Amino acid sequence: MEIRIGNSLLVLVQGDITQEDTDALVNTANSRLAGGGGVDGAIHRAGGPAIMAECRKIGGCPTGQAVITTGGNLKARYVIHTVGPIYRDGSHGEEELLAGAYRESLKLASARNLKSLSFPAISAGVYGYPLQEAARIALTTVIEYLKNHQDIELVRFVLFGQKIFDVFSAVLKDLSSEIPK
Ligand code: AR6
Repeated sequence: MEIRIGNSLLVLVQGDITQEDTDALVNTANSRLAGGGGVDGAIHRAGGPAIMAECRKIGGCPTGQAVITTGGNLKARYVIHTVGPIYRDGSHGEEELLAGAYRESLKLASARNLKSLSFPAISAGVYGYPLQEAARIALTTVIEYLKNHQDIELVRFVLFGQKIFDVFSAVLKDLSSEIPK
């Protein structure tokens, strides 16, 4: 599924983010940038040790913020590491922190003149964010950014498995009826 927002294309696909050939992949890191499971494990495995070497130099990243490293052996030139919130009960600033993770990743891409990037569903795995809510926050934040910034031409959400792809697709369908053509 895809929609156009001004000059930009927003695309949802089902797949493995490490195979993307956009300018940057977004990694669901932890605040120590220490590596882990899920997307984080897959990106470091596929990208090789150059990514972790840069993460060590950077040292860490607060929740809701983002940092950038090389893409190592990946097809993507860069990895943007962002830290989503660990979901507790929704009353600990989770929504704003999750929106921040998307927004700060996009800002970093703009600052580096990148034209395309690929996101996973941040916080929707190990960090336990309810899927429907995670999808709504992800999509509204990216749509809002693309409405106000012409520089990024392509944002791909690369969703792992049919269920999460279906949830994101349904949420995007609802939201896209509100986007002016
Ligand atoms: N490509 C695309 N999506 C994937 C892939 C993949 N290769 N692998 C998993 N997913 P998660 P989080 C999906 O757990 O919740 C790590 O240990 C997955 O099914 O990667 O933000 C870090 O070090 C889910 O829908 O990220 C942190 O400690 C989504 O990507 C912590 O996990 C996000 O799942 C971050 O947890």
